[in-house]
Amino acid sequence: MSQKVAVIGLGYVGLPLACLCAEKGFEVSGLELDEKKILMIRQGKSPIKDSFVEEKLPVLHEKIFVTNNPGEALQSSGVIIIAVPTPMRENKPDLGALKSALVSVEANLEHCQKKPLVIIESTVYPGTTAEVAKPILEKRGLKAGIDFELGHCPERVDPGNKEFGIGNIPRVVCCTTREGSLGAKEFYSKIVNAEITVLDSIIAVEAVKVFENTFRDVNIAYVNDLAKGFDRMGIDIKEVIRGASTKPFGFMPFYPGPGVGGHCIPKDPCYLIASSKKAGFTPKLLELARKINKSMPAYVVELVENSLKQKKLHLKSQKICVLGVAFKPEIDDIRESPAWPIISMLKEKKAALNIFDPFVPGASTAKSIEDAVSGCSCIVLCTQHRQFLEKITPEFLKSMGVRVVIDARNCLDKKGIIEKGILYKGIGS
Ligand code: SAJ
Repeated sequence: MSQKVAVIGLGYVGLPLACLCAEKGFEVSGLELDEKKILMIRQGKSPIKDSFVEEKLPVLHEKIFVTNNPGEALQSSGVIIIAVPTPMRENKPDLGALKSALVSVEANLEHCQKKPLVIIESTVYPGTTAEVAKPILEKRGLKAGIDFELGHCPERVDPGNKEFGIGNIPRVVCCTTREGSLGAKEFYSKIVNAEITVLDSIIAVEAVKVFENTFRDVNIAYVNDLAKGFDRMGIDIKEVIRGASTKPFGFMPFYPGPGVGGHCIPKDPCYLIASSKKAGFTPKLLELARKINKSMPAYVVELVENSLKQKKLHLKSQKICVLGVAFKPEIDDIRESPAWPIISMLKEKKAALNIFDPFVPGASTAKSIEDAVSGCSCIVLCTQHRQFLEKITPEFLKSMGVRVVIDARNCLDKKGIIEKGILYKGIGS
């Protein structure tokens, strides 16, 4: 196994991986197009919020050769990891970045170590390695399994997760040949302190990532849909989930919210839906789950409007405070955050808004919770940042003259808020 690893794409996935390989003693090169990122990494500064990278890069950056030149990055590599973005565009997988990375690899294969290991870590739809990657890499006649090994090992990076980081998350992998799969297992076992499982086919490995994230989307849709019904039935879903969670087997809690954000969960089911439909089967449950989760922002806005009406207040004459725009707590990632459609719908209804997220000052119109809540008759909590749980008490809300609380994360002190005579609405709670 060659000691040189080339990582293509130094973002949320590639940069932690490059740091991990350098830390484990591999010679590492990184191919990155973004000049600003290249400069920061060369200076040992992390361009992403990732505690592992922020800790390791200042120490390891001299061991990571970063360039925008494919030939330089790939020269003499024994392992090539492709970790470029694979977003959805108009409900279709956009493989543009992946294809250009593969073209760069193909053009430099003969300058790599003998029989290099080419692994795609980017999230793809099942069949991508065979239908897209292999033809590009074999364009000039080199053969997968003979002149190079080709496989897939889905990334499982979870920014903000303090317990599981890139160095201890189990991985699944498969390559074109058994020898390739074992070579990949050997490589990942050198850098990851966790189980590396070789599956029987590349397409099964490609399906794992979208399968495990679609599992989340469907279960979140399950509780979101039930929350709407329980609200009508006068059942507090928060209590029901608390009760069901006492079952030590056969149940896993998910929680209703304002919708599903992030760069994985809203996207990965669309990959599975697209490839399933292409094969002639429409996965109705997956499509319905997406529809339910995408309906949640409008449900929150409806709660705002109806709750204000209950207090004889009208949306367009009220100042409303939106708390939280990050898609999950304690991070600054705003991608696909459900707060955005909530904010735009409230603006369309002519509500005046204060917005505050301590992790996203750039999107905030206020500098503090006090500043954001002052003058507002209604608050809409979209992200359960710890700071909000600590500061937004019933006493605080009463002292600020808040009349309505829409707690889209069911995380505030409902009983205490109601006792202060403030109208409280959660999601099914
Ligand atoms: N959400 C709910 N209710 C829930 C769980 C999540 O509304 O019960 C919402 C969150 O608020 C967020 C969105 O769904 O807006 C996604 O949340 P997530 O916890 O799934 O977080 P992500 O998007 O960071 O998902 C990542 C995934 N990791 C990878 O794809 C490598 C996922 O597989 C992990 O399980 C997840 O982190 C995790 O557990 O933190």
